[in-house]
Amino acid sequence: MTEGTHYEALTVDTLPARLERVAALVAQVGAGDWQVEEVGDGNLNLVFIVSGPRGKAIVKQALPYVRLVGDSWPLPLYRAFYEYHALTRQAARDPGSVPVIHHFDKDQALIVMEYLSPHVILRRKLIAGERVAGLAAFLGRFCARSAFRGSELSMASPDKKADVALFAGNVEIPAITEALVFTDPYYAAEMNSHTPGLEPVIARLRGDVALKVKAQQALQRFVSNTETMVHGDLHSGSIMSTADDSRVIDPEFVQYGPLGFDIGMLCANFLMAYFSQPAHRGDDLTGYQDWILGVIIEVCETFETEFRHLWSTERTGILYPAALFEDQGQESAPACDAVLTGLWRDAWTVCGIEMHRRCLSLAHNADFEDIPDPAIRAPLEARNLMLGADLIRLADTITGAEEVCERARRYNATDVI
Ligand code: SR1
Ligand code: MG
Repeated sequence: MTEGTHYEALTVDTLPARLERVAALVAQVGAGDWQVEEVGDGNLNLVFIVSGPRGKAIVKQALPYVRLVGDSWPLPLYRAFYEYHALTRQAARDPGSVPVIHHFDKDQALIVMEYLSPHVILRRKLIAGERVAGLAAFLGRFCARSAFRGSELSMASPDKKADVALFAGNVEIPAITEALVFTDPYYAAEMNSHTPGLEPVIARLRGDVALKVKAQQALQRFVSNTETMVHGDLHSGSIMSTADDSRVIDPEFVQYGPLGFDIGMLCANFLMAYFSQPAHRGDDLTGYQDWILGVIIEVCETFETEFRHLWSTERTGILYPAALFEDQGQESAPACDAVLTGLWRDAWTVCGIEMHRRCLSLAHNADFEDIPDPAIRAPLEARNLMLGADLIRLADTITGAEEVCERARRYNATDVI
């Protein structure tokens, strides 16, 4: 038997013998005959469904390299540790929003967690044209609660600073974001790829010094601003949904960062779903695209409503204390407005950058990649790239999600290339 807690990448064949004594896993699936399936379709990890006489569980294990690229790109196993700690904080800050964690094994870099069923990856639903009831409200609340409750608007300063120190050890994973998301789209980086036909649009983006400065300013805030604990990779592949229930998964890119980071990345992925739709469906194209834009608007409205609610009910941290405002008979609403103004500036900038990186850098998204004909894909990606550039350039003055969606509608009706 290969029992032990040292690291060894699991396989469907070795998993039962290696994990049969993990009581938390046995409690979920039962002892005895296990069926094991590897279902990981992400860029980094192994994901197993373990089925036994009593039920099913997920075993997620980090690999010591980037799965998408291979062992030429090593990646530390410690990311499982940060993912585990991120999940526990998200569960506390927005109960029910993430899978239940049954077990964590630091040495084996694995997490045993709830098997979500019949949930599927949201990106797949968006490509298939399926609607998810309650999605926008869930995501808006999740982003607002995790942003507010992970910041010094709410947390006790010593706790928040200890958490910043803890997550500061997650170095190589955020480094992926720093390069792939913020920088590589804007020059011919080695691992980049793009759809043929986009060259004129790419030349405009890479020739725009002001735009590159704004992208780098966003990177500067991303690496130096520890406002809150961010999920760090909140795209539609990090959300699992049924027709009316959703959960957020996969926070291994966790770090302390800007308040607007997660919601900006999330909106970008809905916008890319929107722009890709003409290649995925004929029937109900307009209706489904309208639904996606409606989700973006509701996510942002819910976020603001929840953030303002938390501001008035849970502002217990050192920032903007009641002693300075309410206790003086003064309203703190202007302070909340100011915080939200900076937050949305960051969010729309990140949104535009994420829209660029998924078409220009490494790790494209299936919304576009599943379009087999480059002649169909390129014009849709071009619209997406153009809106992304507008968002980066205009992030300071954008009035809200309605304006963003109106701009998206205009590009959707324009032949950019
Ligand atoms: C090398 S990892 C590429 C991408 O996959 C992850 O899901 C993140 O989005 C990362 O940027
Ligand atoms: Mg992921």
